[in-house]
Amino acid sequence: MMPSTNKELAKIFKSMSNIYQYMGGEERFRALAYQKVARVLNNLPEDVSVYIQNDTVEDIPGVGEGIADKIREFIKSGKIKKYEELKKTVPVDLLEMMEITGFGPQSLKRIHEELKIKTKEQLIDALQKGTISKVKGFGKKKVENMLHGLKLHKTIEERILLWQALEIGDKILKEFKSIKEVHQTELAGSIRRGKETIGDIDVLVSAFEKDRKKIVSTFISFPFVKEVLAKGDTKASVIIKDDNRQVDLRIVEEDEWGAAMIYFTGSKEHNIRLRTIAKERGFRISEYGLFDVKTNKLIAGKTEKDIYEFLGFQWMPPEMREDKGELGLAAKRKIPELVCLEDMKGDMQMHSTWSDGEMDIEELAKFVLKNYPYEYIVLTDHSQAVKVAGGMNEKEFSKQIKAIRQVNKKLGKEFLKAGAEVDIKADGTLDLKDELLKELDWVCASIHYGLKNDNTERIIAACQNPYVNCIGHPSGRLIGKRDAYPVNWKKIFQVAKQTHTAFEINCQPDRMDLNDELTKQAKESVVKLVISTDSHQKMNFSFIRLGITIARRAWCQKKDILNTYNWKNIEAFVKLKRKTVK
Ligand code: DGT
Ligand code: CA
Ligand code: CA
Ligand code: ZN
Repeated sequence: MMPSTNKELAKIFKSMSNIYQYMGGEERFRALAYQKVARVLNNLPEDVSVYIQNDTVEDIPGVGEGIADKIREFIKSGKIKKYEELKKTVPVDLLEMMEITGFGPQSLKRIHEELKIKTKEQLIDALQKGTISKVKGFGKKKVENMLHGLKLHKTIEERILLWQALEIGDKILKEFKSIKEVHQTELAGSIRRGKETIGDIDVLVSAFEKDRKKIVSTFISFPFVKEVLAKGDTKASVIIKDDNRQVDLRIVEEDEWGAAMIYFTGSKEHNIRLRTIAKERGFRISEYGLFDVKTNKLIAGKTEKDIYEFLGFQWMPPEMREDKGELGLAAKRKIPELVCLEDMKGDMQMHSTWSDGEMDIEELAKFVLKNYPYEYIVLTDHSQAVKVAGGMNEKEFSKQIKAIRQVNKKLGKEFLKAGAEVDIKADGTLDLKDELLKELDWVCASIHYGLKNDNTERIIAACQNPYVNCIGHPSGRLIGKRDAYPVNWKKIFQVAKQTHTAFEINCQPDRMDLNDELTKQAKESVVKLVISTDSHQKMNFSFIRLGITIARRAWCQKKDILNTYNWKNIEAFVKLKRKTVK
């Protein structure tokens, strides 16, 4: 959960960073500083006011004297004077568009200066009407690119990323759990099914009828509620402050809980199919229960299992309820036991201060050992081509391998594994020499440049290197920002299988890459998968939950995911490839 002052401050600092980027020149360095602090604040486990009370604000990574003063000022007065001043010097409304692919600070500046455009609406209008082509450098291709950027961005404007929704959802559940009249409470809807983006958040509560009114009124006065859209005796809808999301509450009887959970979990398509089957057999399903049509008698409703079982189906996890054949499997009692968080034995991709991570090797190892039940973690810093991330050459990697072994000695166990995230170059060759790669315990290869091309042959070439064990963030998409590159997945997965190359499910909230559908395709092609957080800072390790969700939506079991095995098995996987692919 993210304290909300941190979020508000992060928003302001992000905006200040945008302003400095827009101003350009020397201010670019200031922009970077504010951007970093915004990111750190968004991931800070405690409210900044706690740091102020303890006089430790300047211990927050990236916070120097100047920024510390601004944080104190904000806590005291709710404002930052510098920010108010800056806002007057630039078209702030336009600057919010800087996030969108194709709308860089230089482009916005030129548009503002040459066309006197000040607002988003004016800019979109100029793009659609074509008047933008008056500005030098805004040819057909650039305009197309901008329009596509806008279209992609719409998906995260109307819906939010699963991770953001989970943070809000956890916060809401916590509030409900502290109300003593609430018997059960759970999230339903798309968030329970684990979809990668979420429209609104659905919450279910069970309680006695007499207590419902009180629960509704407590709900609409939760501290994070911004606006009440509707309220009745059994339901209410509100807009909350975080991301302006809608939250729908529904309160039911204990005896209706299972029926309501099935109904509000969906998907709509799954529900329709289930209801149709029930109807054919003379039963009616609603959010209140399963009824005999002839007698109108209630047959089941208390648990999901009661209802499914009465109709001859095995209960199935919510992630499977998308009407993709799950009811057929359930009728044959063949619902697989899906992989879960507790199955994970290690994390396969992360970055340290040796490239663009925020922790040094020892700190990182100790943090994970303390907070996660893992047997191993693989350090995969960037290779040299990825300059923006401080990528390393062969010599530096050799040094790092030694440093890693040293830390292991100190820890008294082989907890850290030496790996790399090696860049796959345009011609399919790798950014590090084989002599170095073969010294590593695990090699993940990823594409970072040329993200619009058909990268099929490039990925295949990487799979054919005997020392590459995994392809990282394989499709290259960023939700709301960048499409996946066009590739022939069938061909790629065939080679992956033959060459014993695993594919990654990258858990970064805007990557979630492979996605659920491609993960399913990989699994069906007998390609091994790894789930990795690609952590750059402490809080990132909890993203593992997202990868598990993708794997479950792809019907994966423990055996499909390589890092549910102990390290001996992974070593065997690496050896097998080196023996098979020459
Ligand atoms: P979202 O909010 O767009 O991310 O997606 P959902 O799946 O959460 O959809 P939402 O919030 O509109 O509705 C929550 C659940 O309620 C949905 O998954 C299934 C159920 N539901 C909503 N409308 C209908 C309907 O017309 N028929 C049936 N059978 N179920 C519905
Ligand atoms: Ca919903
Ligand atoms: Ca809803
Ligand atoms: Zn990468």
